[in-house]
Amino acid sequence: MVDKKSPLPMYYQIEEDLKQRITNQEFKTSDMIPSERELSETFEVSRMTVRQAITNLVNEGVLYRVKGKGTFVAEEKIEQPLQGLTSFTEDMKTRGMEASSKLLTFEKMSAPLDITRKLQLNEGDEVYKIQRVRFADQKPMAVETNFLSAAMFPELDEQTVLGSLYNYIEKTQKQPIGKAHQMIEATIADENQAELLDIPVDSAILSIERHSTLADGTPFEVVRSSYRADRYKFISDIYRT
Ligand code: 16G
Repeated sequence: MVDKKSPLPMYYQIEEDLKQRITNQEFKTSDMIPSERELSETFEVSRMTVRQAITNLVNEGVLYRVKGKGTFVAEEKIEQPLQGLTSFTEDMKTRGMEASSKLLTFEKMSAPLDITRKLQLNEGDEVYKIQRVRFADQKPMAVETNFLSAAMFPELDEQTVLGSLYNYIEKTQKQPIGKAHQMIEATIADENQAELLDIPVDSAILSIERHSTLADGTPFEVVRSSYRADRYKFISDIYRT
């Protein structure tokens, strides 16, 4: 219920109330929530206020709207720990989901300048540019663009990158994968990303750039990933030492 005397905005109180009911399993995944009219009657507020609360929850990925049908409870987001250096295939396996990919680009090209620098290559050296949509149980989760040093992986082919790249790398290199430096920032989906990820244009995206090296410090990939912010949250444990 909402407290009209509270300094907290009404729409915010409604958001909290609906979230609580989802947590309590009163509304479960894929359930339709009551209509704006019903909610405005229950909370004794205007429909505009209810709409504001629902829009905020849709933007947060808690609810989703289906035109002509209603508003439904979204699946819980995937919690991705930030600690381990894992692959998409491994991440999905851990959750009992099936990873698959759609290959959009597989080309060998002269490395762009920034990639040359990040992979510690010489000017004119070649890289593979590999663009894949990554799916979990057939649902699109991320679009990834990898740049890999071509000289390090002379036999890489399209078939291989439909499976796990990290698995291939660990099988073919003398060194295991060592560490990565990763940056995460918030962006919004452009038309192309929206279509590939099956989300509305301007939806929130978690953009990640990862620079990975083998155990001996040799850089082997620069990856730019766009993860659906309505399906993912990144989590980490932090210590006060
Ligand atoms: C993850 C990595 C990506 C890596 C890929 C390999 C993030 C943000 N990105 O998606 O850098 O190239 O896994 O996955 O986690 P694969 O072995 O399944 O091809």
